[in-house]
Amino acid sequence: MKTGRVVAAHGRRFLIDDGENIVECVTRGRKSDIVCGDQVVFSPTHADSGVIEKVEPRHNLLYRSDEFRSKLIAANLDQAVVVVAAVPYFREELLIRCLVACESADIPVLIVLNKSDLPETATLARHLQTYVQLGYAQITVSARADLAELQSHLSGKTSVLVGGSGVGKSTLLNHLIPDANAATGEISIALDAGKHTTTQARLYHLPGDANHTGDLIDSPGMQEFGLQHLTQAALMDAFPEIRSRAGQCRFYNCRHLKEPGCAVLAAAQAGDMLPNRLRVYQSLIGQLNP
Ligand SMILES: Nc1nc2c(ncn2[C@@H]2O[C@H](COP(=O)(O)OP(=O)(O)OP(=O)(O)O)[C@@H](O)[C@H]2O)c(=O)[nH]1
Ligand SMILES: [Mg+2]
Ligand SMILES: [Zn+2]
Repeated sequence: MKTGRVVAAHGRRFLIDDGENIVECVTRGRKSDIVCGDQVVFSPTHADSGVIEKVEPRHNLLYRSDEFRSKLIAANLDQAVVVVAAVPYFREELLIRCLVACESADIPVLIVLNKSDLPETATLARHLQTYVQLGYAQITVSARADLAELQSHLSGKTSVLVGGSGVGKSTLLNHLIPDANAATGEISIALDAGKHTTTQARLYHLPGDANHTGDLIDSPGMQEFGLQHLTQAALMDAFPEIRSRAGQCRFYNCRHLKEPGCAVLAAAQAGDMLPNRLRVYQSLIGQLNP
């Protein structure tokens, strides 16, 4: 038996890094809920193939869900790097939903505003200050410039790049890890291969000496971030500006929808909570099963 880490998952076939080689493994039976970042035990069948026997318990798991199923993104993360950009467009609801998923899975977040070389970015950079005030780490970068600051945030950690399609996740990854050769936007445009360039999550090792290394997972851009798996309590806890006002509403079971004496609605009225964040919170609460 050997142990290793899942670096890619294609249906029921998995690439495992055992520290020396990349081994292609399958699972026994129909089990397929294994994801990039998982630690596994496998029995080798040949030098470069094997069968996964066991998945070690996860420290955490980032995933989305709709009414029907969960969509696993990555496991055993030290950090989620949520990438946003003003071009092609900024989708605040997607950012908010990513943050909620990370909060509820106890995964620290770094918000990366990419494409600082474009003039459209300045307005968004100012808007994102609200998120800094909420306590999120945030940096502004360009994949076309020096990435030392981003590098320092990634050093020694396992991080996953998440966000909408076209924000530059794979471009950043290729600059950080020149050997990665991940497909980026230009390639798909050239091949006219549709909108999403990255179609599968993949884990890469960051270059550097033993003290400065780390792992970085690229993931496919998402259109939607379903959060069907979250309870009312988890949702309330995943918004820092709601969490910090717990117990301040007139009714102990206030859902912050339109109750009188609601401290959260009062904060929103006073400009202390972004209207978009209140709207996303309320729509998530509204979708919960009664
Ligand atoms: N101007 C500018 N363009 C960038 C920057 N970073 C990435 N791009 C461009 O943005 C486009 C999309 O980049 P990708 O890296 O493929 O985006 P992605 O987030 O990986 O997209 P998906 O794989 O579909 O999720 C490409 O044309 C990149 O060249 C940047 O810092 N500045
Ligand atoms: Mg990509
Ligand atoms: Zn309330």
